[in-house]
Amino acid sequence: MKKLLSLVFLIPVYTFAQMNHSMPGEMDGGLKKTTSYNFPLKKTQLAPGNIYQGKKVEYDLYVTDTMVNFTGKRRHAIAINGQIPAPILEFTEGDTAIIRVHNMMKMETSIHWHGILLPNKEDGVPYLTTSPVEAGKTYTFTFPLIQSGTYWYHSHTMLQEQSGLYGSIVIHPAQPEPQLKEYVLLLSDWTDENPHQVLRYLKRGGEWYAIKKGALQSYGEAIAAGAFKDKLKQEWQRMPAMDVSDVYYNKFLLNGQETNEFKDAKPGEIIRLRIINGSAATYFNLQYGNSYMRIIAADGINVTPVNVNKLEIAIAETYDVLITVPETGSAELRATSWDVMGYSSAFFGNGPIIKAPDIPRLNYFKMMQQMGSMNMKTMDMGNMPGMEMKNMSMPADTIPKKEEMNMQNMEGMKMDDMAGMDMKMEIPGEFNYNMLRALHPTTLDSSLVPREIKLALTGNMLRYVWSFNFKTLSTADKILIRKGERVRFVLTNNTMMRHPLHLHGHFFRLINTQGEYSPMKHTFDIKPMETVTIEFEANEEQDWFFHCHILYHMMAGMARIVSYEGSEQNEFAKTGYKKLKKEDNAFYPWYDLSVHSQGAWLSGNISNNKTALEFEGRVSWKGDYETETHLLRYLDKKQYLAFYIGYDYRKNKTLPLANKPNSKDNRRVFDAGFYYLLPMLIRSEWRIDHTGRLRLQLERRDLPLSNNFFFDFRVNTDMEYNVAARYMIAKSFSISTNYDSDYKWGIGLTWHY
Ligand SMILES: [Cu+2]
Repeated sequence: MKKLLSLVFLIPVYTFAQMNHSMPGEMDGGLKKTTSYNFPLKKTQLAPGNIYQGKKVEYDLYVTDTMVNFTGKRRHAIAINGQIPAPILEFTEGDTAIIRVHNMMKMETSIHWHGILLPNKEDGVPYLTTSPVEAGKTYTFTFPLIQSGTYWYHSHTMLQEQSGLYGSIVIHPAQPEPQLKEYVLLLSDWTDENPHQVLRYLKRGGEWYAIKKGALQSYGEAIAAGAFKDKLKQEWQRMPAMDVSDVYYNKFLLNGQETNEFKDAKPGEIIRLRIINGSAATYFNLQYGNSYMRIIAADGINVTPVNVNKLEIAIAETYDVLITVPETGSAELRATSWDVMGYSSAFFGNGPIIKAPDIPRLNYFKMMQQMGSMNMKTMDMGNMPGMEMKNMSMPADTIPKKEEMNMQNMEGMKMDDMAGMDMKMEIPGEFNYNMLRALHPTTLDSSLVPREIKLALTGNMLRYVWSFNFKTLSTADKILIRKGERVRFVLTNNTMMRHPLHLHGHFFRLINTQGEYSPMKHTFDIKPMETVTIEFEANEEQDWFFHCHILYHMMAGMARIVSYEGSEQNEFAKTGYKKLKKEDNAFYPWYDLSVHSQGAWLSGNISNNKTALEFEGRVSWKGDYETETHLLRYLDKKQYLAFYIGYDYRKNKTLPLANKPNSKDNRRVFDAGFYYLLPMLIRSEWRIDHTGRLRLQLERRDLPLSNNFFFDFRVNTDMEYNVAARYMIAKSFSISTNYDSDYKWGIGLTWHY
């Protein structure tokens, strides 16, 4: 057994050492010395007018509408060269890429080269750096490849990425690496819904996704789980039910499929996986059935190898790992979505399967209780699962701590030393960022001028508005930096969700416990309550995007433009990025229509980030009707308080005061007032109409009693009240009942749009 163990541990170590033997300069010694730094950062190569050297590598990408069937239902998607994911683009460091993007669709598109260092105008963010690729047109991207590693590309136009516009990029190093068989694994998420409808549904705060996931955290379930107090506390703090993710996905895909078989992987062979998370909104946990995974690169850049048995990959990150194919049979590499609602698998080898472990379903009430034990005062939205508290803070430049006791300390050893080492080896654990150690010190030149920028990640879960420092992209100023500065972003996550943040055009140091060996990345995850510092040398020109890579968060405002002061401006900068900045402030409509035995109720809403037009209409089958229309504007950053003006039209026939003008049953009045959201998510409404009548109303909607059973109530100082209950049976529809003080009892159906 001991022998076997040592073998398992030895093989990858040996192979990786061997792999690096052909690196320039070294034949033996540690990996540190032998592995080439695959990150030259010679920005001069990007100087305008420079003639790109190396081989020209050309690709033609045809972007087309297509129909797919991932779930048994035919759905619209977008493909490149007829495939989802888009083709793998392969280059060698030093090549010049010439990529013609042919837009065969009727709408515009764009392609961003994620993690690639390139001239600003080739970055592919429409209306920021690059013109969109208009319908029917071709755009040619030309840029030199000054780095190697695993990267990817995707549309940066609206929600097209969710529809299939993503593909992998592999750049081989100029100094050839020994041949290990390698596989590119591109992860993604798929919904049968139109992505715009997904975003609209998130904006309206619909419950269906949580119901499907069992993540609603209703009062009934809370009582059953002994978490009633925690649920009360949560609602007292005006927090909605929390979840790790917003969207319910139908499928999770690996290279466009749920299951992939790689039968050409040989027994016992060490293979390299280039893993990319190209999801719109899903983190994945990776586990492998046969052995641990040995991380050799993160975000395209080689790191000190480290072994893990569970690798979480945030959206838009890439990791290169080595795994061992089993001696007999095949082994599963499983990518489980962060909400544990599904997974996709790759099988390596032939024959009986060694399965990857199952990840247990999330216990939302346990998460809620953990959250409740945290200090809520410091937070704006409360905190999410603190399931990984150990990694909560990453103070700048701290001394390496316990996580460092990993394979990286072995690297200088000779093979002979390894024989007796096996039992001292730690059992590989779950990945965390402190395990990432650069191959060389990454500290920045201390002569650079320091600049520190503090950003809080903020949001309003109830209205699905995401922001930095409570400002969405549409209302925020650019983040100004200057060339030659040592820029530090200090980010604090004050939301209850995790966010994968991506900076275009730069690699930054993700400051972790590895100190001067902090890794270089282009994307990093930040957990609730966590503060993370990144720093980079400002060595670019013009303007670059910085945003959350959860597609729906980006579209809801969590983005900034990082701008080099004094740098030449492009055509979009000259008009203030008008088009780009409009995106997060779009209007979204929704309504609920109840048709019951005694009457009908319509509640409609059209709103953007700060403004809403709300309509309420009720009609009884006896011919009574009442409407209220409000135009409101949110006033505070948390959006608890709104001012409104409105019009009230009531013309009842059968009610007691139906013939008395300016009564609660018969009136035409203009009114004005405030909404204020009280603890327990009760909406209070304080109003005065033009005749001087005052009214206070309290309302709570969608109080969850069980996983799909909801309760509403409303009461006001005119002694009117309404109580309602509904049982949700589909995303767009519920069986419902209500009792209204005027229109009495009824039962029927409610449609949700
Ligand atoms: Cu986000």
